[in-house]
Amino acid sequence: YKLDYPPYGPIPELYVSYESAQKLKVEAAELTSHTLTPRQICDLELLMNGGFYPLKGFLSEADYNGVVDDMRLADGRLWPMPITLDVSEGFADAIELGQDIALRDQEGVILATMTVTDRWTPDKAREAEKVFGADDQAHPAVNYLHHEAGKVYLGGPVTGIQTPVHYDFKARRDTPNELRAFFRKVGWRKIVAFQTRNPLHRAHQELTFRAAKEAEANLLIHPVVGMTKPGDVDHFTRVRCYEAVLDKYPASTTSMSLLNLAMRMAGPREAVWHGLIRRNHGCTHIIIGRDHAGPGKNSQGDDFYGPYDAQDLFNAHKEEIGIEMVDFKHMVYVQERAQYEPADEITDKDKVTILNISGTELRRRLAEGLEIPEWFSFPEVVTELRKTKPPRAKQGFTVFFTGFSGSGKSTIANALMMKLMEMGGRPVTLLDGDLVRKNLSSELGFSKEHRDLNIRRIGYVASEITKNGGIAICAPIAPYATTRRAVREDIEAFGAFVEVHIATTIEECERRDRKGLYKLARAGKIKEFTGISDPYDVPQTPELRLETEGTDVDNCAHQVVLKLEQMGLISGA
Ligand code: PPS
Repeated sequence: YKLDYPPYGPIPELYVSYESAQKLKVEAAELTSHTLTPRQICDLELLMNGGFYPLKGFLSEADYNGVVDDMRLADGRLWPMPITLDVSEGFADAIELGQDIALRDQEGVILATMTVTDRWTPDKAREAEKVFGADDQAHPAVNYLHHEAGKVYLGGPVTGIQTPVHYDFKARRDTPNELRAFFRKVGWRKIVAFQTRNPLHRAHQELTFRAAKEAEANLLIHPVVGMTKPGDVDHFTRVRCYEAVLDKYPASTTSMSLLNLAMRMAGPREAVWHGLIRRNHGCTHIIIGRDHAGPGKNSQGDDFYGPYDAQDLFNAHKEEIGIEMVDFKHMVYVQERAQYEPADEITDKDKVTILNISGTELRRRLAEGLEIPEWFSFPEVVTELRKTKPPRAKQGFTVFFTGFSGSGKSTIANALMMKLMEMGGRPVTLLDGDLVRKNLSSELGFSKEHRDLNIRRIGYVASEITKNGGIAICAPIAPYATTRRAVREDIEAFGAFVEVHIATTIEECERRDRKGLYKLARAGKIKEFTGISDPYDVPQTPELRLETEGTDVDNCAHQVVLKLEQMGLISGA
């Protein structure tokens, strides 16, 4: 099949006709099912709609080996990225070669069937070395390969039944054929694609517009909304930002479409892949910049790829990719002339002031609520970013007290809650040990397994509160360090986690024995009692350690408030 040069003519899809799909769907209900992971759903969508043309399904073993070794399918065609269906050993063992399986989304909807022609256990270290350049888990895709992907790969042709369902930004998503049809309809013959996973600021708007102008082409902003680098700005926020930027281009020169790609951050190979995907979407040019799709630093603190490796590899395969590369001009702001200019075209560098704000500096300013100047970004973009990333003093957070029974956790937690409510601004929820045991964990006892379950439930509720901008105060015993660490990780995805160790000694708790439990524990009437007949891992590096003996409750709670102020979580009283 010789592909018509973009954007003319349709690209082959893997979908069957509507009638056949209805029939196939009923038959497929009987088949062994594989529930696709979020990444596999992204891959399947682009396989089915022609975005990954010439692939006809998940790679066979021969294709996989060719792709890993020298970026070629078994028939010699260029393809840089292994698109594999990874499954568990148990699932793979139960499959016979030649068998059809149903591919379902996470809700159980059958999206496609696949005839399993190949099954093999890949050498993941080799795949990492060859495809990503190093078997180093600091690389997000290598980390995924070793820790998330199943042990066995299945390969075979895919028959598409229906597209994966999206409820967000439906009107902004286009298949390759929809984009091709659009370009034909509006008469665009040359189209420069801009691949992005970040919000666009003024420099991006300038460079993309210039790139299109220089190529005498129209511009397609083609952001990835499938999976990007962990820690990126979420796609909901980004799309709102892109929509604002879209208004800044002269009318009818520029369009935007969302691409449900799962990126691998594979630098040079990723650039070639992005080129093929854009060709399939009917584009004639793609902007490739310095460190395109770079994964950040490796475990030695060095870059994975050279800054121009992506451009070099792209250039070496330009003919086969079938679209042209447009160099990404590094744009800087020249204060005296109040405009952006390509850095390499400024001849009077020593006479002018060049301004720049790095990504790190931008994140710092957002976190601290500091000014982001108009020369750097558009006010609408900054407003959107601030909504998603409010300054720390407006974000949610969790205060997690831990200590022995009777150490004073509940009393101090209550006092803290009153002080925070007096200040106002954010809703406060107290998840006290006893309260949780009554409402959330009433069926649980005090074995390690049950205590862990109890703490994970508290952590889950606290993370939801934190995510939604509230303050969660937790006050369980939480005796196990590993469980506390797991809860910290859950919460830190959304806001700060402030661990407070109430360091009252077991002797003092037993002396106070406010509930009479220590007496019962000593008498053996309560089993597995923390500190008496059950372990307690003392926190090694809590954000705060409180000695309660000789300090009153009010002062203890005040020390927590001071800590929160110091961490920037509440603005100065
Ligand atoms: S844990 O380990 O974090 O799940 O414990 P937690 O949910 O905080 O519950 C502790 C409260 O339950 C009472 N209690 C016991 N504590 C420790 N060990 C045993 N075996 C036990 N049996 C009952 C005790 O009153 C704890 O309340 P606090 O508020 O900590 O004094």
